[in-house]
Amino acid sequence: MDIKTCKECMQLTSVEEFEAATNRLLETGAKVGADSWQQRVKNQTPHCKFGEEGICCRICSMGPCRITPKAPRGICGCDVHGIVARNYLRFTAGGSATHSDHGREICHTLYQTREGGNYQVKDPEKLKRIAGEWGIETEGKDIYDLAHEMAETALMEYGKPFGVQRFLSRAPEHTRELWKKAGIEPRAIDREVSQSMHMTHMGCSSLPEALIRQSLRAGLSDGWGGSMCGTEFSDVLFGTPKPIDTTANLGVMEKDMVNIVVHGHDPSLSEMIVLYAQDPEMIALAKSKGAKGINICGVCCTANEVAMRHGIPMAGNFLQQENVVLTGACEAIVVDVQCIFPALGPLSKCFHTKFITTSEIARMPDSDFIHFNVENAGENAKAIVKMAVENFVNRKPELVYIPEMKQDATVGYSVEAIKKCLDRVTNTHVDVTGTTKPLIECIDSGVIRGAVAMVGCNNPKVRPDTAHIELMKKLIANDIIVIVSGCAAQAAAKAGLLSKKAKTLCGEGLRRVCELVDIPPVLHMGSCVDISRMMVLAADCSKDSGWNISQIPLVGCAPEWMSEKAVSIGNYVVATGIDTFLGVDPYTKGSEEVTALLQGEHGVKDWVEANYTVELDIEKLCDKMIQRIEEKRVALGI
Ligand code: MSK
Repeated sequence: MDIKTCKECMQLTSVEEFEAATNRLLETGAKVGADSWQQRVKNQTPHCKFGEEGICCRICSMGPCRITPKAPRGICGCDVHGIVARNYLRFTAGGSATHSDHGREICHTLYQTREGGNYQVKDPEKLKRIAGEWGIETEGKDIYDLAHEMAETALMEYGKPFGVQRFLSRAPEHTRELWKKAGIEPRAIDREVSQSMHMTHMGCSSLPEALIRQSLRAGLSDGWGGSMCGTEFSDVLFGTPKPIDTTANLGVMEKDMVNIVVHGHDPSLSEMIVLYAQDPEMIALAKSKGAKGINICGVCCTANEVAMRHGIPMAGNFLQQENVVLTGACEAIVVDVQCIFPALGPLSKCFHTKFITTSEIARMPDSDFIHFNVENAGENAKAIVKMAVENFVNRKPELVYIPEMKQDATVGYSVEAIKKCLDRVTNTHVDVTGTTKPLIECIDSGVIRGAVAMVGCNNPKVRPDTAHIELMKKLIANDIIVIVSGCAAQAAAKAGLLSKKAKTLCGEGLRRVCELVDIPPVLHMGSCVDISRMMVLAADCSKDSGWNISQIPLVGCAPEWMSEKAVSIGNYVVATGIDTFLGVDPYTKGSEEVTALLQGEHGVKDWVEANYTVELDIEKLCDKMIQRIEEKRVALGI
């Protein structure tokens, strides 16, 4: 196999340039006595070896118990394998609960929609389509009556006493049979989280196989349950994404404007902030304070949400959240839930920035709390925008430095949008529109070798963004199309890889496809809940090709992951039949048995036809992914 390296023909922004900008911002931070994650990493290193290996148990108060050669069992007698597997399941349950609760909030928002209200149905066709899938009558129904009925039905998915998740019907038959046979079909979403906590309570499961099976099931209840509800009903509420141009990196902040940064995950908040920032009354107020206008930009997954529906610029990803404050030009950072550094509180106090928390789920010291809910959404969004605008006069010009780094990006490739793009290139062999068949044709013929779904966060254990960017460059140079979401997507955007111009970095086959279909080689599919879109795409590719999901030359990758949600995601991606490659260890190396179950040939692979590879060397991680894709091609005889 001849693995190519990327020929740099377009001007990408390099990680070195990101770092130089960060260093300059940290100088400002030092002047005002600000703390930074870079410093806190130093304070926390080296990390606890027991924690890193997953061999510390503090599930009851007899311990904490730590496993060593001299003390091979905890006080209750649990061995290292049981302890590691229990910790792994608890990690998964945390992630599944978090994503799914986000989905639940979206369902509640859907329940509150009304004609002319704060929230309305923007994609009625999608709502009807899902209703059809769920066997709910749509004929002659008022769209808001249907929205309320669907919201209630979706909310029941969280706690229904019997049956499995409704969205499982989207999976190919073969996948569903595997889930059934393995005993991992997810039932009610809350039940899987709850059962995971029960199984890991003192005196319950210590059998690794049972704990890993439940990890897959809890993951599936997220990916094919809670996250899928979050994605699908966000589309119904705020519109299904379609390709839209935007810009990315810290240079999207504007020196002469009021900068409001939205950060977190739930579009119910950010959509309202975007709306009220366009209010002529607010713009006039900004001008009266000496600003040229109001500039909204995003961080983390909220950035993905507002970019793909409104073209709002993306200031940065997870490890850049402190940087937006360090520019000295951030009037307010407005957050909802997940991935928000508590550090933003004390940091904002070193500048004029208002740190505004809005959810009872994410309360933090040193913040202004404005409780945001569906009933008061408009009123409170206006209050938040006003607070930011009025804060413009408090800016200290001597502290303002906005790095001049900005790249063009095209974002918003939902499954629906991808199919629409593919319709443009339907050829004589493929005469059906609205399918993935043209993509399958390209893979089948070898014009594209395969696909990588790259997702996840940043993690200081990996030089930030390097793994994402280097992997993407090498993959596209080898004619492998990349689909991205979450903070991986923003790494791509910041570097310039979501620009259509990035086709010049591709191998010949992928470049031709990008030209024909008019797409970038790295396709933005949304935020971290939107990895459910990738599952739907994989399921559709399987149905359209006749290949099982595990046979498709497709792998998943999270090279810089850090959160519990990422572990839940990994479990549902693997359980869906997609081999998954991690660049950070999931605290399991303390148990050979658990490692073998997750990464070996006879654990999860026997149940769901896919497994994990953990490889901390990024070069090797890339080569292993390419090798796996090529092996799948050989197995298919293509
Ligand atoms: S925000 S979970 S750091 S992708 Fe979804 Fe980014 Fe990871 Fe949070």
